[in-house]
Amino acid sequence: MDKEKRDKLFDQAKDWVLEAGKNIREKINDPLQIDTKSNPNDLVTAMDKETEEFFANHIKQKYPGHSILSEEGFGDELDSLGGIVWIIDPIDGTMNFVHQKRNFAISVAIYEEGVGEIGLIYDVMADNMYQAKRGEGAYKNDVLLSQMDRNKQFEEAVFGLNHFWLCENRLVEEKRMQQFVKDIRGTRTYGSAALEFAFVAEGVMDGYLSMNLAPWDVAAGIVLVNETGGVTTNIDGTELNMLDKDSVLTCNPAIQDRLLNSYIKHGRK
Ligand code: 2AM
Ligand code: CA
Ligand code: CA
Ligand code: CA
Repeated sequence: MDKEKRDKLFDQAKDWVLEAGKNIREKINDPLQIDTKSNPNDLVTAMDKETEEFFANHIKQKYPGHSILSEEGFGDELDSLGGIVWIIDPIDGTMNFVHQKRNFAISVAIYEEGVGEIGLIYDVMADNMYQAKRGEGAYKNDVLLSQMDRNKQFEEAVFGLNHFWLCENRLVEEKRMQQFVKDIRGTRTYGSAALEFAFVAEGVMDGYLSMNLAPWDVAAGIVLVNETGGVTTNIDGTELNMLDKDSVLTCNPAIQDRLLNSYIKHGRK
């Protein structure tokens, strides 16, 4: 994608994200209409759907040739990332939206032929826009984010982890995760994969590890993390499947090898 096209798309996508965020803020104290999806803790609200529909309607009207990959059903059924694809999570961190009324984000990415060109992660209540264009660095609002420290010490790393690592899992049964959290400096759980990616890009965490994330959880975050020198793979250390759920490790490259080889892969059955 040439720069002029990317700049125009970025400006439009950002305007829509800001407008959608403002709408959510204005209605944050309205009564919630909550449904569940795959299990009683898998929540979706009318606001998730309203926000996704807002994006889908605008995109289909202004860019009829573009495709949409999104969580709540207003997008397209895609079997490839060919052409220009908007990858959208209207509210990432729905449980936070419901229980905390904060710590959730709108995540919008634009990919062309499978390459991430634009990433926007908007922390709606904090009014922080994490934004990146491929090749032009990542920003938090108007501040350019630093490149990751290539000499980061493993023992000083702070990692985003979630409840998966307290549940039945080979890496837990073999005490690998327990050893990992003892060997690093600390862990954090924010409950929004998109925000955790943004925090890795910002350098306030050195990595984030999760099972079972969908493309819309990670697409914008990958663009941001790429722009600050980070790396994103699945937990096998191979390329993420951007059309289906996958495990995800995004981190400072100084940390990646040791985490994959000493804790995750070693002894794999
Ligand atoms: P969501 O809020 O958009 O559903 C929480 O650890 C993170 O995992 C959030 O980014 C959340 O996205 C995502 N996630 C994906 N599938 C989930 C599920 N079935 N239940 C809870 N969180 C899920
Ligand atoms: Ca969800
Ligand atoms: Ca999500
Ligand atoms: Ca969501």
